Amino acid sequence: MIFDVLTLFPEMFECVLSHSILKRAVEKGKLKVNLINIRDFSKDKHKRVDDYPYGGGPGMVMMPQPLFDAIEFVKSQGNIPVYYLSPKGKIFTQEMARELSKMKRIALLCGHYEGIDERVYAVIDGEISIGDFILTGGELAAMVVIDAVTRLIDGVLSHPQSALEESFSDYLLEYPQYTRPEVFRGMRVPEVLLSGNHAEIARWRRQKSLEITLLKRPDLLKKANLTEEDKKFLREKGYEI
Ligand code: 4G0
Repeated sequence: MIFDVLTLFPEMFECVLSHSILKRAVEKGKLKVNLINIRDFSKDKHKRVDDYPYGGGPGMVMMPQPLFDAIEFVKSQGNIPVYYLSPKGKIFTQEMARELSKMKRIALLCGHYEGIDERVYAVIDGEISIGDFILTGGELAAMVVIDAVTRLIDGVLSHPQSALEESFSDYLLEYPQYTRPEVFRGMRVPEVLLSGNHAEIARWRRQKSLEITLLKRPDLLKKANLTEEDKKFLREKGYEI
């Protein structure tokens, strides 16, 4: 997967790409991130990329010329969709991450200041928001997208969840996990996890997932893949189906 990132701050990406799983994905050739500095496309004698908003008001707006030229530079390399990271975008979900992970190459446009000149939307293919909050720039949002998408690319994770397991656990929160020691500060690991009874462990985990989702995110249960046994369990916990 290739990401072309259009940004005023390419150095911000270095740390994220040089650690842990993203670092390995780059080394394995599963991930390539082309960092494109929007300022390099400025034709202004002072290399300016922002200007005052027509009509007045606070803040600055990113000028259309450097953005058009940077986007045209990316698009000259192929039929590459450009997604703009913005609070106005469609909320990014695991489902979107899965769709994007099937694509060969996409470009991410990171905005700053009070956003971009409206006319740049003419060359943008989609708008993504990572949630209902404002960041100082789109870079952190772009990194979130790159991270979530990259871990879904074949061969990136050393212990991937199977597609079947994934669909089964979709829209359910994770069950609790434990590692050594068996007793830590007087707190024991649940006995069932030490039993070696795999069917019993699977059932306990499923019920914990259901219980935690019901408690913390009951809205998710509407979309979850529930068996009759799951529904029975949830009804006993007071959930109306
Ligand atoms: C566009 C994305 C981009 C407009 C980017 C700010 C949050 C997200 C930016 C603005 C971002 C998100 C109008 C302040 C850059 N903040 N939720 N900041 N305005 O995905």
